[in-house]
Amino acid sequence: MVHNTDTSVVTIERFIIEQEALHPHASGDLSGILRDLALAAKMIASKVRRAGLVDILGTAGSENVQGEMQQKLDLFAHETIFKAMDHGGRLCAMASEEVEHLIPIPEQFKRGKYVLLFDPLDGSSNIDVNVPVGTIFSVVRRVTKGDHGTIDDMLQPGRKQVAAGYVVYGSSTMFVYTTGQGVHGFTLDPSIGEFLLSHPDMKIPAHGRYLSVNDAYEQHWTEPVRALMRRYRGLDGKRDAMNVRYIGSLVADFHRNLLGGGVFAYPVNAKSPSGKLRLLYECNPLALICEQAGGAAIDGVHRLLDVKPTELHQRSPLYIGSKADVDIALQMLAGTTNRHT
Ligand code: P6P
Repeated sequence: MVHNTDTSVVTIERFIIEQEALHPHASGDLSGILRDLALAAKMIASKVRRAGLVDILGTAGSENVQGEMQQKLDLFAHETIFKAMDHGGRLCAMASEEVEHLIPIPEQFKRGKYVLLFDPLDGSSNIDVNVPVGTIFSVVRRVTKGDHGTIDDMLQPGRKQVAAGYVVYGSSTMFVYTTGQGVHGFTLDPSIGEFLLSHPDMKIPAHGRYLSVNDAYEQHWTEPVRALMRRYRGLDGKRDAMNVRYIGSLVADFHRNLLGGGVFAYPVNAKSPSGKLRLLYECNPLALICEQAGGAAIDGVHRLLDVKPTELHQRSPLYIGSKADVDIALQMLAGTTNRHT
């Protein structure tokens, strides 16, 4: 019988501490942020996993359970992250997809040198049909002085991120993040409530197997985008055809492509003339992860991490995944009017 020779069990807490030790001058603040985010992820996972039980639990007549379980899950996820992060003294401000304006750190808590931007539960409309959903987060260092953080601390290009990651609530719950030293994936073992290192140093295959795009918008794409999709599908004979896989949940689509290779594309269209996905807390964190894993991410014209944001919730077109495939997009789209005319 062959015994598993690799018996090392590495929790995310231990991994974060070991990574911090690589930076002798580290204050430990970023480590603390990541640990608190992992805790929030476990709490959200616990609730998301039971989302389908609202009716059953509700018939128990328990107002609290029914009330609690019927609270919109994305608002629950937002509150969970806010309460996990507001008192650690490491942040000077937060921003959430669920809140229009910058979220200050409550007066009673110490402010810190980082800013957290997050999408608490992306794709939450998929929960009702039991499709994987995700949490996405981005951490930048403040650039302003003074007590509270400001919008200027948030409107930084994605290359300034000091950490970025996502949680995918799928067949298992995974926490995937980077601090600029590669991409590492942790799988939640619900029997012990620990995220365990399952995917060290993740790398995206150079050539993709999967194309993730919603071609219901094909009539609204520009001609160069349509030509690009024909290329990805092997219809112009210049590339082998990619398998189309589109879940309609960004984190799930991105995660599959990160592991199997592929490109996720959300071009501009009539409904979303600037693209649909949010630059600061959806596109940028995934772009940093993708580049750290050897992939690429563009908005159709520019490297995404170089785009200078102007608004907190601004949207962006997104082409992200295997570098060879994203490079094709850049060749075929750059110089074209990538904005919907
Ligand atoms: P469409 C989910 O609503 C979401 O924000 C992303 O998770 C997903 O990739 C995208 O929208 C799907 O958009 O227009 O294809 O339904």
